Amino acid sequence: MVTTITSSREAIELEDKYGAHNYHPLPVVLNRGEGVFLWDVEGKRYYDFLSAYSAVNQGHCHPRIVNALVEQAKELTLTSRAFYNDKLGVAEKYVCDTFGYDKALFMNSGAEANETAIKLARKWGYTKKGIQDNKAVIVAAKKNFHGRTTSIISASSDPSARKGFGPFMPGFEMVEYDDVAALEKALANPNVCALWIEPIQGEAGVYVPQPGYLKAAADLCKQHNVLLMMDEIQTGIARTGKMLASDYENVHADILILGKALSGGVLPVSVVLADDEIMLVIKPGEHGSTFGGNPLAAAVVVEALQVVKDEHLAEQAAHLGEIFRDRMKALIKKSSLITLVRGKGLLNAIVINDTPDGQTAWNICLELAANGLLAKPTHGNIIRLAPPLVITEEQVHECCDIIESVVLAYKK
Ligand code: IF1
Repeated sequence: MVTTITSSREAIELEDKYGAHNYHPLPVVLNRGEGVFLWDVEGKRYYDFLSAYSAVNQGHCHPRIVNALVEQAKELTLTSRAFYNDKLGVAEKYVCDTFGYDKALFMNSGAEANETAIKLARKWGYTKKGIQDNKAVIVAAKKNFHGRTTSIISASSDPSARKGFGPFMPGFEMVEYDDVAALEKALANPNVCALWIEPIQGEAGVYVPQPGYLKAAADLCKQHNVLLMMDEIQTGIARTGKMLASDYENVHADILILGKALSGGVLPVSVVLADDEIMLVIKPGEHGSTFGGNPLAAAVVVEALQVVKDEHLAEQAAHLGEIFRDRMKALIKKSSLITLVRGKGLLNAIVINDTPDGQTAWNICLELAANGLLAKPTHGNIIRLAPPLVITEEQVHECCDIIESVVLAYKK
């Protein structure tokens, strides 16, 4: 029997009863999205300040992206990679041209793309760098977030990502993020095939490294014949004010990993990009996915990236990000509840002067929701603020007004 949902309460109860309890969502039930807005089942409108963790940079249900989806869905959705399709090559060429690589390998989730990058780096380590079999090491950063597979959590420093899920995959070495000296030491190990980092650590609470860190990391990788594996799943596709966050330091990763906004949030698509000498170490039959590179995803990716370019979303994010952080800095002067704002472009976070349980940040998010703005706390006292990049300057100000009034009115 199919249930009809008529209220938020019903939907929440249904998920609670029949869904696994692997999330703790804000009590808001959404059923419609358009651009920067979301609506709940009662018809209340919200500004979306999460953007599905940066997957909807182009805004909800972008008409051009939805149209590409629908038109392709009417023709052909999936062939598997046992056969060619007429859309995959077009998308591969488009992403290679856009980001400056020889080859692309499409997958679905971000986690899968990171898994792909791990295999690619290891195989390159054995076949090109001459690392002894099964000895390859990938250096990863503490407080990273790259996904939730068992291999990826083996390189996590977050107890809640790991506890109860061992045994773990060997072959990862952890270093402090934003610490060049630690990299100098770790990358000197001849068994290291890759350095695996995010240009800004999203899950860590939008942690922006010191200027020069990415460039120094890239230089050290070159010096030690180590691949730089950059996870731009959350930071890429205009979110931070440039097409890639790495562009701020003119860093061109050896292996670039993208996901999320690659499809504008209409279906899961991820991609790994690299030049021939790296990508071609993987031979037919050694890697793949039933859905990876399907024509539906391929058609959507091209349109989703074209929208980012046509609507100048990187420039928009850079410009509006400055305004947003200026407004938050002004608010910090007026309220002791916020201690810090940080970020780049429209990937920002505010730090709440909170108790360790993060109750204040959670309550503020509930208040923001009541006032028509959706955001989610992370790591207790940090609130990520990342609207779709199609937001206007006027709307940014309106949203800052909402945040300001909630913060100033908040009583512990
Ligand atoms: C969830 C965080 C954000 C990512 C980077 C890979 C992936 C992600 C840099 C995996 C995914 C998400 C997933 C989402 C929460 C979220 C998140 F708080 F957990 F860290 F955005 F900040 N690399 N990030 O940020 O991509 O396999 O999910 O497609 O609900 O777990 P995926």
